[in-house]
Amino acid sequence: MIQLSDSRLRERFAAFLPDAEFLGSVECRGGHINRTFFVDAAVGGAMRRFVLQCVNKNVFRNYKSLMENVFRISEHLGRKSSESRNPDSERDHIHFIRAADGGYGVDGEFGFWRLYRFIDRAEGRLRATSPEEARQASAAFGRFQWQISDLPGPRLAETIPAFHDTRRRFENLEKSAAADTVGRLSGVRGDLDAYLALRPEALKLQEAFERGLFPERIAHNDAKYSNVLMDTETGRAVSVIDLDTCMPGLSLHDFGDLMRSMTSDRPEDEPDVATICARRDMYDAIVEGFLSEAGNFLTPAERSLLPNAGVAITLETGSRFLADYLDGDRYFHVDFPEHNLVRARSQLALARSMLDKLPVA
Ligand code: GN1
Ligand code: MG
Repeated sequence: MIQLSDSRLRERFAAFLPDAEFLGSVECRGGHINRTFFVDAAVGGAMRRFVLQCVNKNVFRNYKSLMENVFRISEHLGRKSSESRNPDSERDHIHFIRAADGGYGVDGEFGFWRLYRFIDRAEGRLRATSPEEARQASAAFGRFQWQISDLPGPRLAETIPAFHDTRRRFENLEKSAAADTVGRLSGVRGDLDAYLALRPEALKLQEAFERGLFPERIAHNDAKYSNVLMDTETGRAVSVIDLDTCMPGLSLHDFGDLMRSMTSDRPEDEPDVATICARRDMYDAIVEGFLSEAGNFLTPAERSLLPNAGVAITLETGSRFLADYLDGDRYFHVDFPEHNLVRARSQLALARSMLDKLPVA
């Protein structure tokens, strides 16, 4: 990964707040796609923390539309927050800051730079440890969907076309295997066969949508647990973050990612697959939280497919990890050579456990 010096970050930051004094920065590791830095600065004498982020232009080729989407959503959430007089309006959504020239950010050689306010006294956690935490996080995503369901203006841009086109993801996996560009196929034939055998389970959600059983909505599309900030003192969900994949999609894709990230207590890259288990109490809490906020608009068909959504998204995500492994790790950041394979295997184990332990239709 390219080193980004403090002086470069200082320069980027100054493009947004030229009068603020840059005091220092620290990189936040965790995302698989973008680079993220916390920046401390003095603004008019007050200490403030910001998030300076470099959007990966290889992944988000359509980053201009992405920024348009993100600003529209953030401003809409801001209006909702003030209408409802939420006392926590400073923290209940991401406040983006325009560049000094009025634009959404700064186009740089490594990516597109943008800035938003750091949300205080809250943290993104990697794993949910109790049903109450799961219920909180799931309710936050249900509320988020409800709040953006009346976003005015044209349909949001599809910033990554066919992002949750599960059928296409499986076809891409087959293409990566057929091409075998880095010679890794022989080591993963068993994994590949296991994924392809589960394709019918993965496609059930998409097929129901294609039969017209429920409508397209605006979805977050990356609704994993770590993308909702939890209050460090009360443990309550504060704000949904990472709006980059917000675009037209299925409500259940978000529900599926909540299941993927919270039903097991093991990380996404757990190497010991025998420890991976979909917990029923966590699933029940995820359902309860989501329906407490989204229950008023979900159709009966969507409700009946809730558990299938977890299976679909877990297999879809796993198939992407496996395809990227076969492609030579060109998409997801990896920390070691087999990282994508480890992720693919853990997702497979999780999907199997969901099929075994949860009330999948
Ligand atoms: C990527 O970068 P991050 O962690 O927010 C990916 C998601 C995957 C996720 C798996 C744009 O998200 O689709 O579910 O990794 N985002 C993109 O952890 O591909
Ligand atoms: Mg993301």
